Amino acid sequence: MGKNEKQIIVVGGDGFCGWPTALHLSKLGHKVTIVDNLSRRWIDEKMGADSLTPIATVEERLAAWTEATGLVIDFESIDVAREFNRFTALLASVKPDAIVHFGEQRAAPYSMKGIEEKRYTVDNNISATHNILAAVTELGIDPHVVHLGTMGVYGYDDDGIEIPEGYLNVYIPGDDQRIYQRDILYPTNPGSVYHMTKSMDQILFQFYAKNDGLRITDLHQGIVWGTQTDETKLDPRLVNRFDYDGDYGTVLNRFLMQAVVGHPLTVHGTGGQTRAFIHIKDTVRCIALAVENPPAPNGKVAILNQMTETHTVRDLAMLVAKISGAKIANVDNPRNEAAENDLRVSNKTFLDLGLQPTTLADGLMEETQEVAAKFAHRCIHKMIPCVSTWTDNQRPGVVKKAA
Ligand code: NAD
Ligand code: USQ
Repeated sequence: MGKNEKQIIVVGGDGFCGWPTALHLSKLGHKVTIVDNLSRRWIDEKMGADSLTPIATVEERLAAWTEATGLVIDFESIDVAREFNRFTALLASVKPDAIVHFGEQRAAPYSMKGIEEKRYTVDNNISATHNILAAVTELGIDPHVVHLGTMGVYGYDDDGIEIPEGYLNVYIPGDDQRIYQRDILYPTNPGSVYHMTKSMDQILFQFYAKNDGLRITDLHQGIVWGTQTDETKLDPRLVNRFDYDGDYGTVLNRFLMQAVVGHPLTVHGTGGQTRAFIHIKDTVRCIALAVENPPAPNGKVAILNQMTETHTVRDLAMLVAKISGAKIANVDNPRNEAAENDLRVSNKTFLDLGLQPTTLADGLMEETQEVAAKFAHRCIHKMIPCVSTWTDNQRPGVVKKAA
């Protein structure tokens, strides 16, 4: 390996963000080991859902990567939430320079589906994150831990105050009439059990950075859209997953799929929800930039906002309707969220590091034609509706209780 090349473990490297990231880091010359328990594939099987794109098995994916590039990515089937000793043994043998952590249950609707899914999401996500931090500390090694967090930890009830990168300078009047300055974590206000686990992850990071001097970057990412990256396009067996079902499909990819299968675009409520977005090509670039720029071991977690644009759900639906002729349906919102909100986010660090965003205007047509339309015949129509509700009151047919 060359001077700037690193040993990198990608936890969750078989998933939607993790797979193209593993390929991108490998292409950049790093030695990549994917750790994944394939839980995302099992959850699809359990739900009767599937990726719109036909994703190959892990073995086929890795063989295709070597055929296409001559590069080798290793794979270890480990559940990081439950198999602490196996994960620790892997760290001891690989001695990674960086661990990129995608290995969590990431769908808000799935985390609100029922008590089994709520408990699974908390047990899996908190144990996975804590086991990674504890294993690193136990071995006394010093990899840079890069975690995929989410913009949604902050909630969406704000009135448009710019969300800073992690920290808020506050001035507190003391009893002695002096003003005390503190740099605190920006307050969280999660909107689902899933988002709550990401808020809790932040406290785990804060503790291990302070107590054990771990170097940690927490990337607060917006909603990822798009499917393919330069690397996943190299061979059909490398294609990335495209989730569109009511639990795992994210809003813009769902609208693109709905447009090509002739389903009305399912706008929740008025569609006045403003959210942050990023294309999958920019996700992989941001992670490479984060890996190349570890924070100093100064006891403080580096928190970066990983997003490039904000849009309302209503505007996205109108844009997709304009390019496809699809109809828009305003459906009852199954979530407990503000009907309308403003959102302003600072993404200064990645722009300063040289990120050149892929905008909706650049990528939307390609995504519609080369992915959604191409694989529309694989759509399982009964998986389109969002049926997971935030409260019992919102279940169809339930007589609403008084608030
Ligand atoms: P995904 O579900 O496609 O991928 C997650 C991967 O982690 C899966 O392959 C799964 O099998 C694996 N995994 C889960 N628990 C594990 C465990 N205990 N041990 C080993 N592997 C485990 O999700 P994604 O969309 O790729 O998201 C990756 C990360 O990025 C998540 O943490 C998510 O919170 C964050 N994120 C995603 C988005 C988005 O729009 N997709 C946006 C912001 C943040
Ligand atoms: N929505 C619709 N119609 C749909 C689906 C969703 O109007 O058919 C609305 C939702 O009500 C919500 C918004 O679109 O207001 C976004 O929903 P989403 O499912 O696209 O995104 P979200 O649940 O927030 O979660 C996704 C990822 C998660 C990540 C998060 C980033 O699944 O892993 O953390 O985006 S963020 O939103 O910035 O927190």
